[in-house]
Amino acid sequence: MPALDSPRLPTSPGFWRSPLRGPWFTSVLGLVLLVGVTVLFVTGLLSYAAYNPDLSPVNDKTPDKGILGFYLFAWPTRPYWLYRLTQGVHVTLGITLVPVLLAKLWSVVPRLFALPPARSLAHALERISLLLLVGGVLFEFVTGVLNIQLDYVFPGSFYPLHFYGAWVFVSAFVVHVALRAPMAVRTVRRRRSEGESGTSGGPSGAPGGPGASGASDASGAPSVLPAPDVLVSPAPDPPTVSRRGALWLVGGGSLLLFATSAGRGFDGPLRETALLAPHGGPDPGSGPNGFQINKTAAYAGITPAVTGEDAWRLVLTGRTGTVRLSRARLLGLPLRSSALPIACVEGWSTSDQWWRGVPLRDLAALVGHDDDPPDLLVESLQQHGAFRRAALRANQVADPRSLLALYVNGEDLSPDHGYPARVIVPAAPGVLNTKWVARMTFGDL
Ligand SMILES: Nc1nc2c(c(=O)[nH]1)N[C@H]1C(S)=C(S)[C@@H](COP(=O)(O)O)O[C@H]1N2
Ligand SMILES: [Mo]
Repeated sequence: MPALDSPRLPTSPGFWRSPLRGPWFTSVLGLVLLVGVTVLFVTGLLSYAAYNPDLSPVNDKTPDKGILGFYLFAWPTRPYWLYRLTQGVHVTLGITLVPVLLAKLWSVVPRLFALPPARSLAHALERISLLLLVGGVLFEFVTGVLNIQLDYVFPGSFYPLHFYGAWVFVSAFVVHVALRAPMAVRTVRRRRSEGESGTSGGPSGAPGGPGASGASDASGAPSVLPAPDVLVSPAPDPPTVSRRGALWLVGGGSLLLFATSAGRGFDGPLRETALLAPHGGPDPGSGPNGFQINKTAAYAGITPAVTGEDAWRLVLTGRTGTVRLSRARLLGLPLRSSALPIACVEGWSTSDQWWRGVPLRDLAALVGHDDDPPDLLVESLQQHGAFRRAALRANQVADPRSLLALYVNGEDLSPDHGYPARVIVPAAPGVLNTKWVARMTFGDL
């Protein structure tokens, strides 16, 4: 008897036994992902734009993007927390959606195995787009999570992988949504107006209900089934949890991930809640410089021998030539304070820190750019590494809150935060806030 009811091959309808699978469960998860993944895609594109990749090859991690850069725009400097918000949402939402994604994929597994492979050309195309869709979404989540959790497992190449992967995925996603979303909305609406009971029953659910014996698959009421749906098991196991209960489990998993991730967008006690944020990195310690550190001075090969008062000079080049300034000379210029966060592409950010230093536009004026500061190339003392230089756009240089910072929170910058001088720009991703600045070249990137 069990041999009849338990076909061994995943291609036979009876192989999949969960009474949870069905159009309602899949549609609810699908609609959550429709909204969530759209936000992920948009915030991801914004993050790429925030690097100002079309400003200089120095900023561009995917130089072969071609027309995929069609939407790029000059990243603004206000509101000053812009990138902290967009990238915090991108990373935190991505982590939060993992249970929803896994549940959604689990709910449609029978469809991946359904036979015949293709009923028509349109059906064949749809199934190919499903491979790109599933492959693409897994690829994006895996590369994203590995990058933020394991810190550069893809040396230098995370950006092109994640960027091109997003475009492949989204092409398939658009096709999929066009084909499926109207149906999903109808399914959820219909069940709501019928008062979805939350049991495994319902029009296309398990015939016979929770108490049915496992062998009663032929005794249901086929006349109630709207259409045979490959998702609905013809021989379901007895339910151990209702569909609604299963959704609560998925939601609870998401909530847990959210609660243990969102703290990475803050510092102080809230950061302690970010149990999922990578640990074992540099300990920022306490005091004025006690906020998150990305790469330490030791990692970057920065020693007192190159940052000391006698050794270090800022080399400024512009329209009128080159000037060299010691830190003492910089401290003698009019200083300004800005309260700005550091917001990294990896989704962590700090609350506002009080930076004090020389406005970038005042430095531009020192080398002949008085009214209309141009673009700027900033280079670090650091000899190796992708982030040792960055280009800033004229609008970022012109903002009076953009500084070459010398102090933070009332104290000298610590070596790890960029002593003797670092850039800080409102709304910009952390990567543009170059530490241990050695040279600034205005115009002519
Ligand atoms: N020279 C140099 N500057 C750098 C980096 C770097 O690796 N080298 N990392 C950048 C990145 S990715 C971030 S998020 C910020 C982090 O600044 P913090 O370590 O002071 O918090 O510094 C930026 N400035
Ligand atoms: Mo960063």
